[in-house]
Amino acid sequence: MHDNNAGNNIVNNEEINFTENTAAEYSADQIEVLEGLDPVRKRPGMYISSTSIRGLHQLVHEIMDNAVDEALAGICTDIFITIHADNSVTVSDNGRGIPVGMHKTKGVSALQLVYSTLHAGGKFGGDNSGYKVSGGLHGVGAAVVNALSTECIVTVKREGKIHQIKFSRGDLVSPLAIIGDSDETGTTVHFKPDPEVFEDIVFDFDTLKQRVRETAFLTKGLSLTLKDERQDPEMERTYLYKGGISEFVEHVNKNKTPIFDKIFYTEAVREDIHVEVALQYNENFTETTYSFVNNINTIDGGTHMVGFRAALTKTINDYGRKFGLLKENDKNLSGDDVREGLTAVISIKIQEPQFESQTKVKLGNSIARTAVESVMNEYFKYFLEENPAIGKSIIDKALLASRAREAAKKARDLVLRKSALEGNRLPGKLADCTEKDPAKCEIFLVEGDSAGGSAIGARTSKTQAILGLRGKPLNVEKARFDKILENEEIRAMITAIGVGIKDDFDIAKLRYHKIIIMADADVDGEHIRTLLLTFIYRFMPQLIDDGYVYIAQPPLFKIEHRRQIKYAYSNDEYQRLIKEYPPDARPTVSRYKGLGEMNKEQLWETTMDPERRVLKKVTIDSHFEADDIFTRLMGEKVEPRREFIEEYAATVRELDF
Ligand code: 0RA
Repeated sequence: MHDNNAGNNIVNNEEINFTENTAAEYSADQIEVLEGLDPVRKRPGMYISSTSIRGLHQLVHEIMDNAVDEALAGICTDIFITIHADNSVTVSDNGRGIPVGMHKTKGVSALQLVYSTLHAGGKFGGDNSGYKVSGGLHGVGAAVVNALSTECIVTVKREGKIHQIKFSRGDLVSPLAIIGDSDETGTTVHFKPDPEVFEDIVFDFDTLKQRVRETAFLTKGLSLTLKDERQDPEMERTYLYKGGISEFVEHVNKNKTPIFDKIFYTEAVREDIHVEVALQYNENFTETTYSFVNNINTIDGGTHMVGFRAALTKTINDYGRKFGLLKENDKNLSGDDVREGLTAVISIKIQEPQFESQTKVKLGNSIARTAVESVMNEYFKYFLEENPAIGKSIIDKALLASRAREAAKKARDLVLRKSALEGNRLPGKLADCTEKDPAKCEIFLVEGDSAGGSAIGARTSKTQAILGLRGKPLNVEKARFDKILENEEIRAMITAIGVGIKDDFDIAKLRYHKIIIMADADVDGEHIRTLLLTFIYRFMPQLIDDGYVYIAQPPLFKIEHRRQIKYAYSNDEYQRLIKEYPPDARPTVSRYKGLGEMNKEQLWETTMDPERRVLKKVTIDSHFEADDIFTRLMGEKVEPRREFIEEYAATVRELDF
């Protein structure tokens, strides 16, 4: 496919000394003690994202990230992660081993300090003496994991010996001791999440797998193996990408059609920031750019993205002018023009990342903008000049995008003028609610006019709005922007939801804090849900990130016995409920094929009543996985869709995007 390692390749040979080991003088004394672990157990939510399954997985990430930091220091080459049958986890690396020496004044080992205090030491301190790079919980990850585990055993091979220490819920149960000899080095951490803390203690292999693979892409040459001993036969996957983020781009474009084979890749250090960029264009219209800071996915971008975008636009325009591909009376290509069909990965490593908010990740350091911009300006220019055919194909694509954008703008102006003329900006088929506070309002996007009608009859009109949608919604994955805007149902959704789309998106204008997709519980309904989710994901992804999008769950069965009605929302629930009746009972069972089969009372009590309904919240664990799923499932190519369906045929009803 691409050859980013041969001949006139694009990798510059600037010396990379960022990850050089500066921990040589590291000693146990450089770790400062701040406080014990009680606060973590009292308020786990302050230290991990949540105590749900997301927080559970974060424990693995924290321990894994520590081992990856050791790899970034240039020492560790292999990391093994094992999920055991009892849902405990072992993470082991072949790095130098966590220091076991005694701290001069505290009288305990560095290892014990790292695991039992919310310290500000070593790599976490600002004195540059330990690691240069760390993301996550500013280095307190190990202690947090320890505090939230019923059992935590750390084994270190170092200085010819095997050392081991054991904790339970953060308390020392077995002090650091030498348990054997070894001429190897490395750290092994075994922990079992505390069921008193976590709502769910069963790890999901696929979720962990995604993160492990992402980490492998971001750390070229590091081998990460994930093993699941709960499965039979044992499941094991090893991820090792010599090409790093180039292979990441290749992977993202795997089910798209690249417009040229080569992948641009550059790696350089500027302002003490390690910058890596890889990119390639494909025939689609959407942009897929992932940015990372110290291996953390900055889903809201930030300064590094700003620098990247500025340089991309400038370099392409300069190139187009210099080689006459943009004519004198052509306007400059806009940022949107040059990003259509772009797949890019930007990964930087910076000493003290500043994030703008706690929950969402957006980089704030302004120096990162300068660093990425300067690296891109220099090396992407070389790339275009050395590959004129590629340069021309990029300019041609951007020119097409520019023309389509002009056409779309005209179409949109027309739409706006039309709705201005109509006086009422809200679509006619929206049965709006009367409440004005968006936080109290919800909108149901309902499949089919007749179901829309029942929903209008069933709703609480103060807080619940209904938008009935006619026919199958448009597949935005396969349509051009101007065509999408011409679609009446799409326009109705845009105006009703209120936030605008893409660049005009403004979350402050959101009119409902719950956007609920309500479709039949059958395959057709599944298709409609997917089409609507594709639209929301591509045009208003922040609605999903911020947790405003839900899926209504109509029941599959009604079970009636002596005027007592029960509803079952899945086949399993049906089996369970039916067994609860005495053997001689003969309950009447009806299977609902669609929303239309319920009368308005039934629709209300099973699916719409906030007190009784069960909504599924739509969440995205990994944008990179979500993009892949939408591309495969909804995109132009047939083969990836077939593979997807085969892969998920058994589980597709359980899919969470
Ligand atoms: C600080 C200093 C040194 C190693 C480590 C931390 C270290 C931490 C972790 C966490 C997981 N695996 C790890 N491996 C190593 C090196 C001290 C020295 O030998 O000079």
